Amino acid sequence: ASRLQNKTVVVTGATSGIGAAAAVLFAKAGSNVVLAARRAEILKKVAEQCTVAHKESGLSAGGKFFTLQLDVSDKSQVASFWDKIPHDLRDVDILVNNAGFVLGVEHAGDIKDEDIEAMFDTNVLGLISVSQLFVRHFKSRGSGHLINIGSIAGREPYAAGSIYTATKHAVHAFTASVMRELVNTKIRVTEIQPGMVETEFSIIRFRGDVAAAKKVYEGLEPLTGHDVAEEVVWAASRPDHVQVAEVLVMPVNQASATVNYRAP
Ligand code: NDP
Ligand code: 8X3
Repeated sequence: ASRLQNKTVVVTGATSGIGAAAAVLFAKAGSNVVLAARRAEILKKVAEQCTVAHKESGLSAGGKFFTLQLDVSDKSQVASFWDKIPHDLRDVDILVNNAGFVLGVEHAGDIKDEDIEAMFDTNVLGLISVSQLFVRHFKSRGSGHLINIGSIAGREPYAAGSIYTATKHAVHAFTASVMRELVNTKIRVTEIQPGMVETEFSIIRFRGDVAAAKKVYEGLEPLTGHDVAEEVVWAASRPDHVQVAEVLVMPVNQASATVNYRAP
């Protein structure tokens, strides 16, 4: 992890779950972090947690944390990204494209157009616009690391998730294509594919119904945001010549998107 000292990392979706945990772990490892998401007040709280984690680490490296209110699905906001980052944090080494969500469990035929558009706008178009910005930056400096949060749902479709799984399949295709395009460079590309992680993810899927969200993880111990963040930081802290292409990470009692064991 000493390889992460004085690196500058951008994390999208840093207000909750995997993104917030990743920001804190990078802080602990001596990196500087730009935390981006839509909820500005919560971003500040996570940035405070980063400051605490950095202090506790005792490291003198890193320790610069900057919050940036950003809706990745808003092209004009993405376009003005650089202008908003302080100059001393512009030489970004690592991008963690984590912002994303699922809405609903409706089957095809009954899915609202606005839900379809919202998922594609953030999970696919947003991730692609932010990637474009940073791939250009990484190419101009000759190195960098693009880490995209895909999903087990990007490998395996399932009923009641046609749109979400389609977005994550798109993330996989985009990420794997970019890796091929960058094969003659020192730029690394990684896709993290988590299984069941208990975050705000299912609360958003069930539109605020916390009891329905809880039920998703009943009888098994799901991953936490921290568990997945450890995989992100692990991939980012390999030696420069090592490209962790894909990491599929699940709870011990999950074997595929739809195969799991729940204690009776
Ligand atoms: P959370 O709901 O806890 O976190 C999602 C984060 O994304 C929030 O910080 C949210 O912040 C941010 N976000 C959502 N839309 C936007 C947007 N348009 N612009 C900027 N930020 C946005 O869920 P997770 O931590 O679980 O999810 C993180 C990623 O992991 C997602 O891509 C998800 O698809 C993926 N994933 C999750 C799994 C799970 O089981 N939980 C499994 C596999 C993958 P804000 O609302 O403040 O903008
Ligand atoms: C989330 C994974 O399969 O629980 O990306 O929807 S799943």
